[in-house]
Amino acid sequence: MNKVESTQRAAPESMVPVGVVPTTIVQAAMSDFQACTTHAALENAKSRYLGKSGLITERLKGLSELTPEHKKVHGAEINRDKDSIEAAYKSRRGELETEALNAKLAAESIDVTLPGRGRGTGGIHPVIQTWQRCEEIFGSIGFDVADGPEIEADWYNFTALNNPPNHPARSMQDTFYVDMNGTDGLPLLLRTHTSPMQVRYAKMHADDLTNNGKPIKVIAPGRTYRVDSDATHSPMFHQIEGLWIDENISFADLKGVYTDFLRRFFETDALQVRFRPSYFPFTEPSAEIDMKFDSGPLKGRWLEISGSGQVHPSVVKNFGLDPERFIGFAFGSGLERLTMLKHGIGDLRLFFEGDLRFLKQFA
Ligand code: 2U9
Repeated sequence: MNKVESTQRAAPESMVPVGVVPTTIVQAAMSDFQACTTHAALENAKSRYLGKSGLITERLKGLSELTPEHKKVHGAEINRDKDSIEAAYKSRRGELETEALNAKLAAESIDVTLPGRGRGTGGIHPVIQTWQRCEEIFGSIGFDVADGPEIEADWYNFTALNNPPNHPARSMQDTFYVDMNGTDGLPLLLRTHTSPMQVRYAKMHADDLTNNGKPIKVIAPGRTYRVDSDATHSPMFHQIEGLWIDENISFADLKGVYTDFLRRFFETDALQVRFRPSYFPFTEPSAEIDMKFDSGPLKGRWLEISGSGQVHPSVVKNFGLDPERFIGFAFGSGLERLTMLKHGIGDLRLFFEGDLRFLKQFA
């Protein structure tokens, strides 16, 4: 027995799968490769046969000690074994690659029968739904809709509306001021109500009323701002205000319009409405408007819903109109309050938190 043959038979037992008796080095390598389940294990197994100190390499080195005739015979035999082992290695490597690919495909498989996620359709915020409904109702009673700046001049927000210079509403504690002056030299501010828009609208349409008798009938819905933040107040909130100026109108017209609006908004003709004396600088006389449901969770309780009044003669004068000839009625309400009472919402903050569980109920 020569050196090569002894090496050939010396395949370590650890390389041979249990129960397989290798008869040749090629069979040993094949079983060894077959037992490998990872690329790393296969590369290790390969190097045990074909690596620098592998069994085949050792056998090739041993050829140098043989006679030329033996060298020829055994050299050819070793090269055949080497080719077979390389082929077995490549075959197993291919198998492992296929297995890895199949496992990857299985892990990434897409269940095409699952329902699609679709695109979120979104929805109109409940307060904006109220805003839109108010525009519909007042529009049907002949009111125009006015929209304008949220950053206002002092005159439009306060002076024109009869707010005295020392009124607490003008203080920094109540109003957000902008770090910039208007053309009157006074700081601009975030409007505290939508009334300034009505002043703008009335000034713009005053001549049409005086000369052509076209009444001013307008609502101004929109965002308003006050330095206020707690469970029932938000620094930004929405208001809707209405203004109606004409000759020979009376408080009865205001009562009729507003009662009609409330009954249509709350979708019940059984709604009772009452006007309670109050005070606002821009109206005289002034009244709070209360309402009472005759069914539902709020049944039987008088609820304050809006403010109103006859526009103060000084304010009518500020529009450029003759207060002796024209009379005006105004009302104002919070859109959040209208929305809360309509849907039975108890906490104002829900409107501003962006919680989809809440908002989706109105989509
Ligand atoms: C002009 C003249 C008068 C609008 C009016 C109220 C009474 C009123 C509040 C209700 C709740 C505001 O959102 S709230 O805090 N509003 O009580 N608003 S009379 O009077 C006007 C408007 C414009 C030119």
